[in-house]
Amino acid sequence: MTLGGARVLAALFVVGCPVSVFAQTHSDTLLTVGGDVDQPYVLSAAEFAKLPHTSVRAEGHDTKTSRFEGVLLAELLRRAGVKLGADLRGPRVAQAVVVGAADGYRAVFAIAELDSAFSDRTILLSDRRDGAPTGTTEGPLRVVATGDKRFARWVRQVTSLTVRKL
Ligand SMILES: Nc1nc2c(c(=O)[nH]1)N[C@H]1C(S)=C(S)[C@@H](COP(=O)(O)O)O[C@H]1N2
Ligand SMILES: [Mo]
Repeated sequence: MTLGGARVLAALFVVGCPVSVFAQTHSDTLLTVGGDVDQPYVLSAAEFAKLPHTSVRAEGHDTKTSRFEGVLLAELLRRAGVKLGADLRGPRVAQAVVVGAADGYRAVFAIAELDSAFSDRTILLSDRRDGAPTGTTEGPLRVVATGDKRFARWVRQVTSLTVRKL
C-alpha cells in the first residue's frame, strides 16, 4: 500500500472509532468533563493533581472541621470553555452542571453558584482532607460546597461533570 493509502485508512479509522476510545476510556481516567461544552476533556489522577488547588476550612457531614484541598468546579468548567464572570449573562445564566458519582448518585449546581463573580461560596472537588488523600469511600474526589447547610450535594466518588444548557 502507498503511504497516501495508509494515511487515508488511518484517518478513516480515527473517524469511525467511537469517541470514547480516544476521549473517555483511558484506563487511568479519574474525571470526565463534558456535556454542552466546547472543549470536553478527561483527567487522570496525575493531571488532576497538577491543576491549581484551593483550600478551604469547612465542617463535614461528620461534624469535623477540616482543611479541604481541591480544584474549584469553576476552574474545571472554565477549562472546558464555560464562560464565567462578566460573560456569564443572557442564556448562559440558564446553565447547570450535573455532578455524577461512581454509585450513580447525581447532584446539580447552577453555573452561577460556582462563579466567584456571583458568589463567595467555595465549591470544589476535593482530593485531600487535612493533608491526606481522600480515601476511596469518600473519594478520590468529593464535592465540598460551603454554604450548603445539608450535605446532599457533597457528592462522594465523583467521576463526571456534565454541563447542561437548559
Ligand atoms: N456518591 C454519593 N455521594 C453522596 C451520597 C450518595 O448517596 N452517593 N449521599 C449524600 C448525602 S444525602 C449526604 S448527607 C452526604 C453524607 O456524607 P458522609 O458520607 O460524609 O457522611 O453525602 C452525600 N454524597
Ligand atoms: Mo443526606
